[in-house]
Amino acid sequence: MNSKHFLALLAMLSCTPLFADTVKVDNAWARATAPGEPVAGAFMDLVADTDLTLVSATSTASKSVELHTMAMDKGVMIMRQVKKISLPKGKTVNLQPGGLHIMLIDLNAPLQADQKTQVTLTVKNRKGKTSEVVVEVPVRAMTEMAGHHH
Ligand SMILES: [Cu+2]
Repeated sequence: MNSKHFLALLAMLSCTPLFADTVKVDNAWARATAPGEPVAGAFMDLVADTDLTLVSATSTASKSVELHTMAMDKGVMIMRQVKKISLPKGKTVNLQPGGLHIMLIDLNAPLQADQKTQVTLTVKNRKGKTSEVVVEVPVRAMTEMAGHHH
């Protein structure tokens, strides 16, 4: 390889991002469940380093995972599934009780306080490239039970 080719190769490599699109995750937690309860909410604060969209998630704790939002409808809190959650660059997106959240569905076992579970987020960048973000999620008991309507 002559030096001209080598420089061309270097230029090509430097156009490729060296790091995957990343999301900083803070305050992750999931709600402890009683035996027999099939679902649990998981919550966290997300800050993306570039414009990303959260498109799906999986968990070691449950058979499936959905993205949900909560809203008041005629005085009742209802949950609705959403296809995606936008994560604009540098902006904190709060997944929290009463708002956007991650729903673990068909739990393999009840989530017990002080355990940890794992949620893997799939995010897509503006070019449509997906990457995965693995999040350690501590389980916490919730003193006040929020109504859960599915
Ligand atoms: Cu939900």
